Amino acid sequence: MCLRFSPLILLVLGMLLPPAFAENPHHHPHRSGHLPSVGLGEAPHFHEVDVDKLARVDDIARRPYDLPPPIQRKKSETVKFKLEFRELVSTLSPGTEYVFWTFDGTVPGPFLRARVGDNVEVTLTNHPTSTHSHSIDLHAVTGPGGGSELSEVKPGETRTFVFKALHPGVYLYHCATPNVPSHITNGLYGLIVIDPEDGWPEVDREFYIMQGEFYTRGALGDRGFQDFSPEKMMQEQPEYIVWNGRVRSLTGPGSLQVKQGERIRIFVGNGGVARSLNFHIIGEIFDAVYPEGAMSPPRHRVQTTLVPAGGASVVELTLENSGDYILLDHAIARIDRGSYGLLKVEGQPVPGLLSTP
Ligand SMILES: [Cu+2]
Repeated sequence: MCLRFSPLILLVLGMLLPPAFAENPHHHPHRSGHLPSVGLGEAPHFHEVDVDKLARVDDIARRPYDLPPPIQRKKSETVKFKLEFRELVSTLSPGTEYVFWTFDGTVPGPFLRARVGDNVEVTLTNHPTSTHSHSIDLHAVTGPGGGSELSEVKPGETRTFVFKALHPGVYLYHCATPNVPSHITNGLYGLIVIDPEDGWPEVDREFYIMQGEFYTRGALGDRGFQDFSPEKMMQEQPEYIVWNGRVRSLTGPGSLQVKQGERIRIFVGNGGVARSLNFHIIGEIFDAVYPEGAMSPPRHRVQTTLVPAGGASVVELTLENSGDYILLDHAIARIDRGSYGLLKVEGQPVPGLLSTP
């Protein structure tokens, strides 16, 4: 539906190709076929979807302040999460539309939170209008497949499974239905935090940021509806690398807003599927970093922390000064593909911290 061939190319193709190919302007060598693969399960492929049958939402982004507070209780419990897979059309970048696959209608999915020792019950429903089966692998699970073998749901189905959260930490969850990278990159990822027994150090605010990659058939900035390109994904060449689902989701009303003097914690995850994230805030230094989201003593005074594909990190900092601070992937060649955000600190400039003589 979105392939465009110039009349000249069609004319040349018409002379070179058998009639069945020449007559069909929608033919593409990989359009419905699978790419070569020696991987697990189904190979990457493009699946034609009737976009008009999918619901459209104005904003696919999950807000960075949309997360539950730290758990205060001192005993284990059974915690229940209900998630719905929804395939939706929304804006990837101003003027560019895409079919997102989501947990609960946003990218990333909801921030899930439990406490170490809890039994976690996960109920997954796949919306009837979905075009694919989906499932979940939570990195907080101890067991084969991380839950994916107990959770695959066809459109219209619901399934439930339970796991025990043995280890505190910050964990990725993602769809694990083949072709797995295709399902993840289209938006099916989020974080589940298993709070430690004695909780986290107290902060004034927490935030939730996740990086994801989008492989569009058109080039970066091409407008209109864009199909997924499995070829670009196999080559690990994303057109867009964004935070919280779309370009500019963490600017304007999506900015991280704090008051001078506050201490904040940012949970940073990376759905991948190919790039690591080199998380940095221009003009700030992280007071504490839990590398890779590990529940070990934090490192102090860190400038940039690595967030691997399929992993997370946690940073804490106190905002001594005021003003606007840019958050970015300091593999900074990617900045124009969308991986940045804004931290706005309301307050007064502190004399002597940064000035002209
Ligand atoms: Cu899926």
